[in-house]
Amino acid sequence: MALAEATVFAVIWAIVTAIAEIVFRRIKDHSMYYTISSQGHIALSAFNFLSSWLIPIFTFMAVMVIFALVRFRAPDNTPRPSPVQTLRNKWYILLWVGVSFALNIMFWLHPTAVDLETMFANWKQQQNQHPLIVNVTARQWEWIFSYPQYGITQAVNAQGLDELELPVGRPVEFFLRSKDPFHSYDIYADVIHSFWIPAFGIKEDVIPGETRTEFLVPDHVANYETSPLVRVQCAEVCGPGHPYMEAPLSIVTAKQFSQWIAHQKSLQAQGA
Ligand SMILES: [Cu+2]
Repeated sequence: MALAEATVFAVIWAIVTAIAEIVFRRIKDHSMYYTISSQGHIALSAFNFLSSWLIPIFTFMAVMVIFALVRFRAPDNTPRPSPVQTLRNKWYILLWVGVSFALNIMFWLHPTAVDLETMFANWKQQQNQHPLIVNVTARQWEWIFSYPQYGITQAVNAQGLDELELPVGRPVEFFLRSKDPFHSYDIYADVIHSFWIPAFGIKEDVIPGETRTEFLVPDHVANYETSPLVRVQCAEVCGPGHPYMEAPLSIVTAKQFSQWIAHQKSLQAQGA
């Protein structure tokens, strides 16, 4: 490619990249990216960082394909051999491999390794700050939430449906298990589910026979009415009831949370 052609390509690439970056920044502020947890903010900034770097790489490939189609087309369907045939270009290969290598090393260091370290450091630090413990049981097809620190075995709303309620600003540790306490002969006869709270930016598979944990701090008062992303949703196909395996989530003030706990206790006493 002559220098003039390379310049034309570079200008088109720069324009397309600038437009794509602007569009991406618009989409980023969309309500789809509603994030209200400590872990979620780390994950979202990693996603934004990766995307803004991947946009120029993607547009390079896309513009190159279209540019080559237009520039080297044969309108009358007769192939025209190029005057210069180049088998390989050492500098181009070196640059290509070098840039790919450098980008991969950078993405591995930042955000992957750095952000994971931050997440685990937060977890360690806040584990000493009296986290709220929530036992999450996944079964076909229901989420059951119990609060062992308050003696609540199954939190339900006014309609008797499972619900998860959390106080804002307090660290929460979820213990995730897949088992069916209502199964007649084997409570462990259940399948893999996945604990997903879109607004928290977390998702973790729940495996029969294993106990897994998730840790985060909710940082906004919100509920299912604020945004449909504020809910627990199963994210692993687990049978015909899978799409409906969801539960509303409410994040409330500390005062509202203690009232809710008292209400749950009285409901439980009535049930017993
Ligand atoms: Cu499922």
